Parts: sequence; C-alpha cells; structure tokens
Amino acid sequence: MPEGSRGFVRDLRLRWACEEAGLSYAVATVPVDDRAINHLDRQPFGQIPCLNDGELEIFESGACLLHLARKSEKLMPRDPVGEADTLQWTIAALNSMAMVTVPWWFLKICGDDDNQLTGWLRQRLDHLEKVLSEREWLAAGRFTVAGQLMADALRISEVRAFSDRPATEAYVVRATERPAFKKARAGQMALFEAGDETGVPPGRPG
Ligand SMILES: N[C@@H](CCC(=O)N[C@@H](CS)C(=O)NCC(=O)O)C(=O)O
Repeated sequence: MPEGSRGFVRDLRLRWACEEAGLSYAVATVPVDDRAINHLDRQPFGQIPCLNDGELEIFESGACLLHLARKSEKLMPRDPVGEADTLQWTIAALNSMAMVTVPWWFLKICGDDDNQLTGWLRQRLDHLEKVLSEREWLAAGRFTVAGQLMADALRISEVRAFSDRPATEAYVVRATERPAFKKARAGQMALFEAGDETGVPPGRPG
C-alpha cells in the first residue's frame, strides 16, 4: 500500500465499527502483489477489506458494516424509522458522496488540481454542510454506520482542506475524536509500524 494510505486503508472502517460495537476481531493481511491471482475468489476486484464471520464471507466495506450493524444496535437502531434513516445515509455516503470525493481526490493527487469534478464536489459538500449545520449526527439522531461512513469519506485531508465548511469540519472532528476511531486507527498504524521494523510492509511476502 502507498505511504499516504496509512490510516486510510479501508479495513479501518471494519475495525472502527467493531470497536464501537465491542465486537472482538482479528485482522489478517492479503499478499498484495498476488491479489489478482490469489484474492479474486474472495474479492472479485482484488481489493481489501473482506470480512469472515463464522461460515459467512463478505466483501465491500459498506456491506461489511451493514453486516456488523445487524449484530449490534450500537451501529444501527432497530426501530424501522431509525433503520431506514441509517440505510439511506449509508448509501448516500457510499454513492452520492464517495462517488465524487474519491475520483476528485485521485485526480488531485495525480496533479490535476482544478479538475472537472471540482464543481460537482463543491455542490455535494455545500448540500451536506447545510444538513450537518442542523444536526449532530447524520442519521437516527446518533452515531450509526451511516455517520461513520460519511465521516470516513469526508476525513480525507484534501477534501477537508477543499474549502471552509465549519459544520462539516466539526462533524469530522466529532467522529474522529471517538475512542473507537482512535483505537481502530492505532491498530492499523501499528501494522504498518511493525512492517517498518521488519522491513516487510503489510501484504508483502516476508
Ligand atoms: N468499494 C471497495 C473499495 C475497496 C478499496 O478501494 N480498497 C483498496 C484499499 S483501501 C484496495 O484494495 N486497493 C487496491 C486495488 O483497488 O487494487 C470497498 O469499500 O470495500
């Protein structure tokens, strides 16, 4: 994984949700160079993360979070209104927001500072700024997997620096100051640091 991905690899989403819910978990790495050959049976695009839970195997971080949310009310309320609110904002984070932030960020780090997605990004962030200026959490009036996913889309440093949106920034701070996030992030960073010590980064053969 590239250096800048430290603290952003998406296994962090699963770690974070498990920490919030108090679910025990173990993390395994995937040999990154062979992923197109050895990992496609587990994840059809050769990506991480994937989740194993007993007999069940699941890929896509959003699907993994929704699976975890079914195991713990801390991640999604059980009342139909709260659950529907969580589901709609989960899809909004993955689709309406991340479908703009991720390609915009990618073009930006490739050197295309004022790329054609900039106007689209501005529009999405402006709309969300209005929503977040009126509520503390995105869905169901409390922390949920939806709020977590939106915070994860918004915490990319280039997106945070894009323009002055105080409610959105306060939201990112609120989410990333949660002890569960800090513990999840520390766990991922520790894996990279262990790789620094051995000279074998996570996912590379030792
Ligand atoms: N939509 C997928 C995206 C996963 C993803 O982008 N994973 C990155 C690491 S954070 C990856 O495996 N990249 C390598 C690749 O795409 O080949 C999800 O949310 O699980």
